[in-house]
Amino acid sequence: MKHGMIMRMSADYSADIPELEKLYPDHIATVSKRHDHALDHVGASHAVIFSGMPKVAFLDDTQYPFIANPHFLSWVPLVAVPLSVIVYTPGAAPVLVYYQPHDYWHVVPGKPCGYWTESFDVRIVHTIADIAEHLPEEKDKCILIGEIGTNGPDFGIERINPTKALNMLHFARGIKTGYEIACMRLASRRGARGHIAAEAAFREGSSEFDIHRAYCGAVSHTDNELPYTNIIALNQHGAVLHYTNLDRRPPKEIHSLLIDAGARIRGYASDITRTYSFGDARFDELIDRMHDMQMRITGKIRAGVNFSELHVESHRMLAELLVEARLAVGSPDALLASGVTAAFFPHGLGHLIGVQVHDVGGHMMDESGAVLDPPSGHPFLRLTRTLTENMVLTIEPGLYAIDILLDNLRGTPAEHHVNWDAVEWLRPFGGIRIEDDVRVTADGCENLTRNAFASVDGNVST
Ligand SMILES: [Mn+2]
Repeated sequence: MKHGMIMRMSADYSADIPELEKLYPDHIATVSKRHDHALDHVGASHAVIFSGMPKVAFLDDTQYPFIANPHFLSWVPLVAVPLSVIVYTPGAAPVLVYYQPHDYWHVVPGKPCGYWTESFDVRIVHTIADIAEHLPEEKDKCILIGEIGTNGPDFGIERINPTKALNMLHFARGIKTGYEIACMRLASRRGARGHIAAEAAFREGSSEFDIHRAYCGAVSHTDNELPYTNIIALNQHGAVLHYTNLDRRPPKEIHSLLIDAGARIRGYASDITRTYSFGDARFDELIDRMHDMQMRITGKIRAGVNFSELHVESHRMLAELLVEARLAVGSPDALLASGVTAAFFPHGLGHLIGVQVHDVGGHMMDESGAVLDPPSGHPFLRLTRTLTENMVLTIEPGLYAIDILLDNLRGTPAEHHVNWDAVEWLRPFGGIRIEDDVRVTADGCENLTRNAFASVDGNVST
């Protein structure tokens, strides 16, 4: 096997990690406080948080991959345990009702073990009916957080996902605990190992499918364990923003790779994009310019920054880059106003990330649920909040040759700002996206992704 070296050296991600064990009690204390606050606000005494139900395909007995309720995951690192429940009552240790069916058809979840079990009163149940015994008796004092669906268990709780309480929890989740940040540092390292293996496979001339296999091998994830579907795009496929086909054969001529792929640790995600040239010096130079621009944007991150304004500023920076790279002519103002930068860079600068790759709460002004709309002309921006310490977000500027967007500029004032010969040159390479995950600090940021690449640095033994 071509990439055997890299795969054999991949790390063991299932072991307990001492630093996580140390940080976990404080994490639970913070999550508890957030629930105290939300329960108090809606006049309830208990939160019942349901992990979720497996979903079955229409007219079939096959289940879709299970994705746990993110509210459940913010308490416990159990990504694959359906039909389990956390019962939280302020002042008491949270109860985990852990569903372990007697089932000889499937692998059942193992006995709960690891550092996190000490923070819970764990009750193992073997039937769904037994869950009810562990729920509070005063159902009118409970709120249920989770998706029950039409054939889920009936817990007898009427207040399901009250918006006020959810808004408070979503807003709070934008700020990460020390434990969550440690998980995300590790998830970034795991992802960096995958990216290094994928780049090696690309340099060997592999197909998208084989690059994907090299990536999954190095991070030790199955497709369903990845935080999102890998985007592995050779050549002009890079111009499809969410390209998820995996061609089984390499193209006749290889020009470029755009890979957007992440990894998880204890449910927490990384989200990383890199772009590589297959030897074309001009495209290499354009990638360098995008790295430089991405670093300058990242250099502006600090607590207090308005992310909508930073997004618009990144369009000005892209306008200058387009002129320097001879893809466009004109002032930054003219390129912004005529829609040239939006045609080359049609997605948001970044988003919150956590137990969900696109973490909730990016548009929230405060915990009341008031919405901060994206700036006009930038509807896809997923984060409009003012940055505060310990938010974790992505910074992912892009530059693509997307025909349907560029063609829209024809016959408008923008047409004369575009160097169409240069667009023709760029088309076979698809596009460029450079994406890092960063943690906001009082006076700057911690770049989880670049730190991860530096620490892994081709040596995948740790
Ligand atoms: Mn992203």
